[in-house]
Amino acid sequence: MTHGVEGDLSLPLTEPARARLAAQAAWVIARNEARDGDAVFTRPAPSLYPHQWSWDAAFVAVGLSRVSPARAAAEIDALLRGQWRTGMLPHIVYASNAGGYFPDARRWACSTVCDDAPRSPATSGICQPPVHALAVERVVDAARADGLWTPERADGWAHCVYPRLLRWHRYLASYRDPEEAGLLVSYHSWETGMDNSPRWDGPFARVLPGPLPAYQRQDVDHVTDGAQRPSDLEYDRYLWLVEELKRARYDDERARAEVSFCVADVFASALFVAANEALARLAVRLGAPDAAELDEYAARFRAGVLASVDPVSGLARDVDLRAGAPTGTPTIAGFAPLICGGMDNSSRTRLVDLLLGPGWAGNPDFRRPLPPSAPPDAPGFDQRCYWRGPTWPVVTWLLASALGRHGETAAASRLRSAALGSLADGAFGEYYDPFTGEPLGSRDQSWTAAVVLDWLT
Ligand code: 9WN
Repeated sequence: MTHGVEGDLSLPLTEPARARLAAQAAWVIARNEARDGDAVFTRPAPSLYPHQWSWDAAFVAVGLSRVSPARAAAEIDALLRGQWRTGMLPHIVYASNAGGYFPDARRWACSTVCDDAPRSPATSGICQPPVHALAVERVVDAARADGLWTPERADGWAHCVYPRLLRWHRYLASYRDPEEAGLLVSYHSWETGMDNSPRWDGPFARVLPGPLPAYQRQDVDHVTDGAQRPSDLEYDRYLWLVEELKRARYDDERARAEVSFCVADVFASALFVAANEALARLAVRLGAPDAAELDEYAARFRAGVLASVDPVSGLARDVDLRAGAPTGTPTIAGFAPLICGGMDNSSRTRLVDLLLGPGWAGNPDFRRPLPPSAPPDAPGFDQRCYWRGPTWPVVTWLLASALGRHGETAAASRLRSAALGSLADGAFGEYYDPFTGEPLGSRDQSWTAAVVLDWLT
């Protein structure tokens, strides 16, 4: 075991530096706050992402939970306004008073082609990884522990959101895993949250865009170094999938049959395990009768993730359902078993060693020992481009939290310490060049600030 307690694991920042960084993080989230009617939400980034994104909202709520449970709860409430009749939580809830992002709500045309979509607020027609129950549990626990809310108020809010989360989980467990394989199916890489990761290069090779309605990218107006964003060809494919989804009227059965990108996502599935466990705990606390059902989902998806592990590399592999085969490209998603747990001790140790070892976080040429979104020897690696190599603080947070949950506290603490070291510059980058440590993409990214807040408060 090479990942035991070695050297000084204490956080690299002095007490005043920690306090200053936490204050800056809270300030970033406050500045990114926006309103749409009665709803208050946080833009993921000041200009690049002007609406509310699904998994970003959950991370923001985690970050805010120790600062203002009321504001954290409002973040989740704002997102839930967009829930579809099927139970799906859409990946974007559009603010009616903000522009500057493409694709806009009109391009998705959800409520025009599908009765399950709400008319207001307008939303996108796909979802993102289901981390919301983890956030709700965190808000309730933090509010009670810090005495910021009375237990009655905390449980009162939990009672309101619980049925919505249950519908969300039932949607995923049925519509997104109809054959009960224990893996969530996605029809767009935006659903996986890791849009242009090399893990999707194989499935995207089969996406052949037909004639597309004209469009103008707006992301590259905000991140002017286009090399840090997906390419134009990748955007054509993203937009083509939107056309295919529209043609399928956002009907899950049709999408599964017709959309040219269709994958089973191990990382989202592993997160779903953790979220089901959190929701089951909430069910017990609230006296709701669904804990056994949620435990069954957790067990099913854990089995699905663990069955996807490649015995040679030890990494979990997504399945390209159009090719009918697992994908082989190593990316950070391969560490999904660390998120869902359930491995025997020696397999877990092997995977933690791999994560912290020279092929990944421990690469001797890296600025800091942080896991890249793809390793330098992976096909399609690019140290500055989006999900093709940079380190993402929010992914480090997910891994560190899961390692902590599963007893790997030394490894968790090493990741947290390295991440805080890289974030101490106060840029709150969306992602970072693993070799130079340079912040990339947007600055003042809300979920980066949120994980800093969580680590420091
Ligand atoms: C498309 C908001 C979102 C994140 C995603 C990240 C990026 C959007 C984009 O930004 O995706 O959904 O326009 O690039 O990939 O994970 O939720 O921060």
